[in-house]
Amino acid sequence: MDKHPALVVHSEQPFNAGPPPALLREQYITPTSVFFVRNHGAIPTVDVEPYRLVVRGQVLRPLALTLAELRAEFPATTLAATLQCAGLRRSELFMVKPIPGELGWEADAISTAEWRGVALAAVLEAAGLEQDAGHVAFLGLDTVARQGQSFGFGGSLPLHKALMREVLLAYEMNGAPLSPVHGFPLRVIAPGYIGARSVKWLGEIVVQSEPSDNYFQQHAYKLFPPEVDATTVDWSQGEMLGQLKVNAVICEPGADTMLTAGSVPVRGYAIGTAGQSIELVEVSADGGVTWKSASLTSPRQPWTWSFWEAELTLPAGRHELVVRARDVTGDIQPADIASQWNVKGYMNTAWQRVAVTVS
Ligand SMILES: Nc1nc2c(c(=O)[nH]1)N[C@H]1C(S)=C(S)[C@@H](COP(=O)(O)O)O[C@H]1N2
Ligand SMILES: [Mo]
Repeated sequence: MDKHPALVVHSEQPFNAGPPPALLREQYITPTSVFFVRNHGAIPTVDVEPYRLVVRGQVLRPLALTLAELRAEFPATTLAATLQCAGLRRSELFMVKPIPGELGWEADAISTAEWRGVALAAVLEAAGLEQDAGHVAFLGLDTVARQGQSFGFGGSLPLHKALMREVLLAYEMNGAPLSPVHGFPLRVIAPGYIGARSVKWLGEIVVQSEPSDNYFQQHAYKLFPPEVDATTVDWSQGEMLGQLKVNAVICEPGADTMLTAGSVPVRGYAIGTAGQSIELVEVSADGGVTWKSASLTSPRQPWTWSFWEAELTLPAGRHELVVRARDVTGDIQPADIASQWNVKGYMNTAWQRVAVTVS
């Protein structure tokens, strides 16, 4: 696996790693070597010869497509899209209350690539949908062990999202075939939705009336209120996560950096709710009392993050830098992180705070 040596490895088995924020912020389209990796099991080796993408369930014409057929029979499209894990910024929630058994993702569980593949909608159209179709479930060819059982990683999209042109079955990432770690030979890319719905090593698409019954739809990737903890959680409850929410991160300066008094450049990224573009990013040097608008330095387009930068004039002393964003739909972030704590540590979108010392 050709990954940048600076990536922070959160776990070796399964392999989970993300880039340091300053490295992540260097390029708008993240080089594949820098792109974060999120796995729940071992990386499977998929043979292209016997590979078939199976499409079944509530369809009029079940399909079993080779990769060559997929490439030849459906028009290819290329789309720049940001992939973000629901666990982004979980480590900040650990300060509110511990979350045992979950990886301490920082601001690194996000990256942007140029994906090439076919629209999921085109494949669904070829299969033909039955009347009761309501959700499109995906099953990966990896093997994950949970609750004493082994099964493939899976999840689903509601049909209205699955039919949107931005949802791809991707076979290329940044101009090259998908690497094994990113889902070779085929993966879902569901822009604007949590990364867990972008199933890698895609083996099966099942059209059905209900959401996927996979562990990663029915148990993991659910959001519970802050008062629900590991002793009181009822896994049959909770909100199945789908659309991402507006969020912003300071990549530079890093936490606890020593700075020189004067003008200090501050840089980061922001993403909008459900993949909408960002309208405004503001930074504060006094813990959120006064704010200054940052400049947006990247194209204003849906499905990808926005890069932003600002100059703050900082006198000597200890300062708390804060960032918050607003997207084009007017969606904003909550100020308070305590309200964001949840038993699995997902979707922390509180104003991000970074403490720095200036001398
Ligand atoms: N088959 C399979 N697909 C998967 C996963 C997985 O473990 N197995 N992880 C999911 C999660 S939680 C995320 S955030 C993204 C990460 O994609 P990446 O590793 O290409 O960054 O893949 C998703 N697709
Ligand atoms: Mo994820």
